[in-house]
Amino acid sequence: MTNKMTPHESAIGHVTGTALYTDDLSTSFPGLLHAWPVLAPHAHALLTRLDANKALEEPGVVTTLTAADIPGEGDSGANKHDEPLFPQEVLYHSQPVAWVLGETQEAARLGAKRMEAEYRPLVPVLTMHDAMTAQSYHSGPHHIQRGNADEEIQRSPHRLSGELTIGGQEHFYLETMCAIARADQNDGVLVDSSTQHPAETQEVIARVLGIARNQVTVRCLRMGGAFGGKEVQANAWAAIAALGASKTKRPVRVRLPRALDMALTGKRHPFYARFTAGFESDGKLRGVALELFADGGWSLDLSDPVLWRALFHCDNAYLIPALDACGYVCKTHKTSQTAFRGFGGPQGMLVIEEILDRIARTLGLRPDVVRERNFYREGDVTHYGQPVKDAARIERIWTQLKRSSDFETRLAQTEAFNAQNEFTKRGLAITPVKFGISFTATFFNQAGAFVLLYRDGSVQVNHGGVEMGQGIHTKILRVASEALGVPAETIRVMPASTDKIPNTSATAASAGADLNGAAVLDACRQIRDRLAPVAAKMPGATFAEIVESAYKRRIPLFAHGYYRTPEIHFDPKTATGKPFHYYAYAAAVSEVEVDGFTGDCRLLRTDILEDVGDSLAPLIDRGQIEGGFMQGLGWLTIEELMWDQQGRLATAGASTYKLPSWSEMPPVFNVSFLERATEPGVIMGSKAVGEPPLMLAISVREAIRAAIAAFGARGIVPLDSPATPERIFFGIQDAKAVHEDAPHSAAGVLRK
Ligand code: LUZ
Ligand code: MOS
Repeated sequence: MTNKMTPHESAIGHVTGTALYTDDLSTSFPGLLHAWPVLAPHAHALLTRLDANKALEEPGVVTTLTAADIPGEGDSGANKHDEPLFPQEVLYHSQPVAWVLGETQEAARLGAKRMEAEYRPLVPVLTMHDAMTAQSYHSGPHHIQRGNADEEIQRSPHRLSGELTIGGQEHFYLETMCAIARADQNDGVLVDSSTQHPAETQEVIARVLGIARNQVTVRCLRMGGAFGGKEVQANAWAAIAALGASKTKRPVRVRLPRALDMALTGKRHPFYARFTAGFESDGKLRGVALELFADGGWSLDLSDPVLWRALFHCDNAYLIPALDACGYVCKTHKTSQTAFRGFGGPQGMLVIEEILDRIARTLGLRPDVVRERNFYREGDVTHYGQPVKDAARIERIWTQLKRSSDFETRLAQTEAFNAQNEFTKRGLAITPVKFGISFTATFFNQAGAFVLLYRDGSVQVNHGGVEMGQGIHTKILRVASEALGVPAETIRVMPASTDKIPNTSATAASAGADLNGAAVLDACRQIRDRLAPVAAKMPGATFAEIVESAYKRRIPLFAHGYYRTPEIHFDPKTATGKPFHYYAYAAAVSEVEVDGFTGDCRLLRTDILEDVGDSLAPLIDRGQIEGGFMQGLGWLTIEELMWDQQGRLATAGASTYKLPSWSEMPPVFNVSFLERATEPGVIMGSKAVGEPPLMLAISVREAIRAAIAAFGARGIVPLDSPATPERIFFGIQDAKAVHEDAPHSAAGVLRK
């Protein structure tokens, strides 16, 4: 049986450098060719001429890849086919228009420089506001509605309106995009790809090569992080590698160096939100009207489901009795924004937290009290018609965390500190998370497994999930080990490969362990049931002896397993249904100190209480919670994407794009799991943990707002995201400026 505190199955491999990643395979292929893209120097232009002759003269260049080389369809768009691999119209700065294959990466790079390309520049749309003015949309309005929000707002005793700009985020997975392809027998290809969705990578390669999917095998050894960035965006690079291998019959490697990865691949969607809310004098919401604009970039990608997840999560943990929310996906000439941990949920939740904080500060009430008053209670239903099962957990977590973090005492201490310090202020905030678990596209919620027993009693487990550091294999090991009753050391979890499990879903939406774990359990149970009668006749026998005996009795020693999430459905026409199998719940308390001269901010302490059900692997879950929180903190406080006037990403490296590190970790960081929290109907009573903790970082942003407010009269604190030192600094200036005429300036202390 696996010890519940087992570390990550590759922990030793990670720290000793022996864990293999896709690019590590390159040394195993003699004759490997390297690919380098020809980059368009415009954000929007027509390609008027392309001539490869000079490039081919470069020593070491073997060939080029252009539209003429495509045997099938020259497009890598996963859903809508709107991503030409060799575009005639350039749609974002540095978009590859052709590729060069060389004996070395340097030869390919020099060859690409000598490729002659001419362009006719066109006017680019570079900001969401320009897109809105030009009505440049990929899609929308998408609408979700409950009751008559306008009427409720009109009838409310209090109203407020506002707007919020939310920045994007670079995934900055440590392993950049990589694929290695080689021709296999039968005109097919075998591709190792750093992809979250091997089946879709396979689909795109088959489409580009004009062959059936059974001719394409895509495998992912493991990834050095993905965070959603490789949910669809690994496909194009794998397709280029496959095209090169198919053309040259030599192995081809595509590997983006960091600066290219950042310039070419999509990010978290920046959002712009406009809102109006009507509310009671006690802070309870009556109606909210909301418009969300997401910057989708040059192609549609996953922007529609991302926007939908934002619309699903614009309630966070709160009952909004009447809601009118609509959303648009803006089309701009920038990288194509894509899945990123939380998948639109964080942006939707940020907006309602913004609204609630403004309501509290408008009424002179404590934000935590206003939040609490608006919580979903048992029996409540969301704006899309899903009952909030276990809504009582929100309050249970909240109350328990307030107690364990000593919230009331520390709030008083913060007030005292602020009264004594003119130039430095502290802020303390608590925020909840409710996050829906399941792919909102219902059909993705299925998984397969294939479990093999060998005669020596060793076990091989294949399943549809990919390992990206998140620990899915560690969790699968636990499931298989408990289901078969054998030690984890006798089980090998195989890398995801499309020739083992077909038609898999992306490992995404926090659902990897839920879905694949249940499929593995199904397969293991079948094998267990077959072995049971044999074992009954062999008291005292080892597992290997039982297996050998079963083999001799001609009992099949392998089984496939399958799982589909029950009872979920959603009708996009009416925007109602039960899209989620369940909700993950959590809350966080964060305390910050802000310097009034510089806007500099330090996180002093964070306490988290997370509902992970019965954890499948507590060490893994703790890592996900701490890492998710820190990644959210980066998004909300220090990471800032900048594009220059030409539409070129100005922050294409760690020197200009500031990432969270050890120095941003709170010196006091308490993470606990909710106890007695078994989740029925999920694998071994566990709950998803990949994405929900990211949104706990909203507590840091709200703590910053509290600190800014303390510089002034505690009125509304408009603060766009990310809350960088500059924005905090100017926020403080604003807060000080309204000091004179604000209504609650007398004592400055917010009421309960
Ligand atoms: N991917 C997806 C996701 O295709 N659909 C989703 O609902 C989702 N949610 C979170 C993360 N990735
Ligand atoms: Mo995702 S944002 O790959 O779950």
